Amino acid sequence: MEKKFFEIEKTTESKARAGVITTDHGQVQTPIFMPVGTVASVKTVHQRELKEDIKAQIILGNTYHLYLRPKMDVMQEAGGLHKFMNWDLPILTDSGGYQVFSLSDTRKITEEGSKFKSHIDGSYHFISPEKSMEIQRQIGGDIFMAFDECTPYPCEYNQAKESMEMTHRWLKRCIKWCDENPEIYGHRQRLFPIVQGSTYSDLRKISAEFISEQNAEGNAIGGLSVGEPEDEMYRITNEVTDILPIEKPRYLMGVGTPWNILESIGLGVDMMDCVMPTRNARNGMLFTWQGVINIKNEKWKNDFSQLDEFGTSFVDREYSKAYVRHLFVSREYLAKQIASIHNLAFYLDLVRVAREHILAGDFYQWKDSVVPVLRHRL
Ligand code: PRF
Repeated sequence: MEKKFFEIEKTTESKARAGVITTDHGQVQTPIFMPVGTVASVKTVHQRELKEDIKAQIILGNTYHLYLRPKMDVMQEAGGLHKFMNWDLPILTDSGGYQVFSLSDTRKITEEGSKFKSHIDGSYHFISPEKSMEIQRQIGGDIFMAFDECTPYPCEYNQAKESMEMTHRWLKRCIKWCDENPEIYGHRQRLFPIVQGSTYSDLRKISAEFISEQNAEGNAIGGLSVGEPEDEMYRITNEVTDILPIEKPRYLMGVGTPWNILESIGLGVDMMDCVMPTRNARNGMLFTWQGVINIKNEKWKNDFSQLDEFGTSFVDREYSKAYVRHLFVSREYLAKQIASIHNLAFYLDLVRVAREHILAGDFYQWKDSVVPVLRHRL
């Protein structure tokens, strides 16, 4: 018998749960953090390191970026993103809606779709829900996202409502297009719809109910981590996970810090992604079990202790803080590479340990003891 897409192994006394997602490119143990590989590359990190040292189980690709470069003719000739970048584990692609919102120079969003100016060469493009689906078929991710509009924070109630309603209409168009246009590479692709509604509880409820009714194989929460206070993000996440079906995986988009990750898992989230571990690594910010380190700081100048004595990756044991600080001060490429490997390995360790505590039945106790330490600045 075919294995179910999502199998829950254990639920806690509250909302956190451990599960397994099964795709045609292998399994993902949830809760999981997904490194971001925007342009068919997780910045500064080899696929081999991602797999063997960081132990990434699934990575992200982006419609917006890959559509602009290398473009879909190359993607299709390569046989899809897995083959193009030589990554044979699961891939999830984002739909482009959020990237148009956050990256393009100018954009005009109408009922039909979104017209935008490329951040690469200034050329004009148009992505509709149907076009986003077509591009994501050509990329061939195991999971792909509905085309949505992410509202900014703060956002007026009426604007949030209209935007959410349009996202719902766009979702219907995405589903219709996918029903009429099957996969092209011989492996299954699962479409996840996205809940929107800004920070308004009544809108989030309407959206979560509408999204749940579509009976997709997994569901996502968008429109958060866009500048709202942390407690607002947790409040909305909690309200939405109360409504989204228990038996389907829940993906919280673009979150977050290590403590955001643990709190979200505590609210019933199964999947997360964020550029933070890689982007902040390139600026010298390291996340560890003992707190946050700015490795560029003068205080590490003569500290020859291991980069991270509790870290799981080879860079943590093989290099000292003083050495990595030196690389940053000297603006060496290797600095960014070491820091990125460290941070991603830490994020994957974080969710792995969280999973163990869910299975052991003491997740909330453990989370509450570790969150203050994770936030601490060393
Ligand atoms: N929508 C999509 N991608 C996203 C978001 C969203 O709302 C977010 C919100 N933080 C991150 N990535 N499609």
